[in-house]
Amino acid sequence: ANRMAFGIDRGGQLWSDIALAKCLILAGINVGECFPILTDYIWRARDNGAKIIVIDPRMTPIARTADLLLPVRPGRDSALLNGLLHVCLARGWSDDDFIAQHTQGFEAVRDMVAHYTPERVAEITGVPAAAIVQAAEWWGMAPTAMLLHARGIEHHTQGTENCLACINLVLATGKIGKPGCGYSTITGQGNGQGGREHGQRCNQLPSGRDIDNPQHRQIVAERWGVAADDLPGVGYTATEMREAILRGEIRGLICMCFNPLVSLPDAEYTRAALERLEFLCVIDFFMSETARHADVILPGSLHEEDEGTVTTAEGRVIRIRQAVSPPGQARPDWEIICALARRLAPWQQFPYDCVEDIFRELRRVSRGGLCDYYGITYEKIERQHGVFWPCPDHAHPGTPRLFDDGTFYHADGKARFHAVPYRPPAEDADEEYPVLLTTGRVVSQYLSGTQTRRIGPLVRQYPEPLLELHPDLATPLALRTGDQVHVVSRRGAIILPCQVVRTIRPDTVFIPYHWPEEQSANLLTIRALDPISKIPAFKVCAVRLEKVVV
Ligand SMILES: Nc1nc2c(c(=O)[nH]1)N[C@H]1C(S)=C(S)[C@@H](COP(=O)(O)OP(=O)(O)OC[C@H]3O[C@@H](n4cnc5c(=O)[nH]c(N)nc54)[C@H](O)[C@@H]3O)O[C@H]1N2
Ligand SMILES: Nc1nc2c(c(=O)[nH]1)N[C@H]1C(S)=C(S)[C@@H](COP(=O)(O)OP(=O)(O)OC[C@H]3O[C@@H](n4cnc5c(=O)[nH]c(N)nc54)[C@H](O)[C@@H]3O)O[C@H]1N2
Ligand SMILES: [Mo]
Repeated sequence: ANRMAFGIDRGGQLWSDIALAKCLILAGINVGECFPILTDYIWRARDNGAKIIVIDPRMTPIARTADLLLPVRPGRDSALLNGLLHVCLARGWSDDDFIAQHTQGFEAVRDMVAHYTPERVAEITGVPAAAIVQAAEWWGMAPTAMLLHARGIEHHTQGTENCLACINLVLATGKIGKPGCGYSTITGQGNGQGGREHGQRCNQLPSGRDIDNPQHRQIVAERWGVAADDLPGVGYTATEMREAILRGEIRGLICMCFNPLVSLPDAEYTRAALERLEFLCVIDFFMSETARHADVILPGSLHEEDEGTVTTAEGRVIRIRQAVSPPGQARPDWEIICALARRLAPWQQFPYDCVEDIFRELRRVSRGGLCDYYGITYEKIERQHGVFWPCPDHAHPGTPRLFDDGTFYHADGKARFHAVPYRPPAEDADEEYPVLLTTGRVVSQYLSGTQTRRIGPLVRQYPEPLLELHPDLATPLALRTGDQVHVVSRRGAIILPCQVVRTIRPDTVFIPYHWPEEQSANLLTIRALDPISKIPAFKVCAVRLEKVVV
């Protein structure tokens, strides 16, 4: 969505701008549990008089201190955001000068959102029309405003569209590229932003270049000293690899920093794929569930045992330093990758003696690309407390606030609107599976849980997954907190204790996904992908609940 709308994929904006915003929309982001540090920025905005609006099917901790919660039915965010824009346009809260000077494609969006009246949107999303109007009023009338989101609106077959709908709202009201304004997707993992700039994506070359663009291939090949024809083409995303494995097309796999058996949707399907592989190598510091399927395990390094740079959720490149050495025969990840590469490729291409050598190469190859790191050095990172990319040359201080003068990264300098009519989720509630399941996180556990399921106090805080459900859903099923529930989807079934809470929509249940095997939420989730980003629909599928009678 960022690439389509802005011509550049830096999801993050300067967090110090948050405190200057007079209105904040937090869409599908559990700030308090997943980004505790961000809470402070949001409360600073609140202390400055900002209105805080949360869009979430659950009343998360940040929502309890917000001004307004829009409790959206999972999978309906594009309709809701189109509704907010509808009200803003109807009331004349658009920034027509900004639209005319700095954007393209507004007319199609204007015509599309004309159909999203608050009443119609209320019907689709389950959010009261009056709340939609109130949110639009605060956003539209605020002199400055920011919209932040995370996986709650992204983990959908319409993930890209949901983000584009957010961007449409931000662009149409001119709330971008000036102090206290902006749009950010808050990336999740330590280097979630940096990885996606320099090659973690399977359709990409370093610096946000496209692997299927002949010019981009030529530039990178020259800088690497290889022939452009030797570079591979577009690969498979992590989720699509399973299909390719089961077709027999992929026979060997190296998994690094990845525990797909727990983290990918439809876990039985993942297991089948892992079993089908002829060779699996896992590089991890713990025996993950996936590593148990491996032929070879290479002991890699923890963040604290390695060094280098990461690019934060703000888009700021910072340094991390080694605190301790990897124990025993474990080695820093970069050494393992280089050692493997030197056996598989001409060794001249992996001549690095240290991590900074790799960073120098990254800078050189990124030069002139979208994610230009050329002007970033370890020394500058040190001096400036991090450097925001793009930073094209040595004299350049970096780019803390993107689009500062209304200039975007498409060739004509203009941002693009995209009309995104609402589409229903891949799987919706029906008679057989009448309840919507959404999945995500709890504060005491981290991702696939390999790290946090080993830490006593964290385990005691939240020892096993609980099914969150509303009293209106629990009562007819005679369910009380602590009762065991059989949760069944078209993919699988799990049994877990329930927790009856008033902080979730009555048509929706929530399960955290940090546990493996028979407690894995991903036994239930659906293998449906967003057609553009290929992100899985972790946030919505249909289930049926039955009380387990003992
Ligand atoms: N403690 C802790 N912190 C973490 C992590 C962790 O595992 N544990 N993981 C890190 C990582 S990698 C990531 S990606 C981030 C994730 O951070 P978040 O995206 O904030 O976390 P999630 O729990 O995945 O989902 C966020 C919210 O989306 C809501 N939601 C569900 N369905 C919908 C929907 O259809 N629409 C809307 N609007 N909201 C919906 C959920 O109720 C939930 O409150 O957290 C990072 N921080
Ligand atoms: N149902 C459902 N499923 C989800 C989600 C959801 O909300 N709901 N969220 C999704 C999201 S946003 C994410 S990010 C994924 C995460 O999914 P994964 O990336 O698969 O899970 P992690 O637990 O982060 O890490 C995988 C492995 O990497 C290892 N590891 C961690 N750091 C390092 C390191 O520095 N070096 C090496 N060599 N190994 C390391 C860990 O021990 C672990 O075994 O899960 C996704 N899956
Ligand atoms: Mo994530």
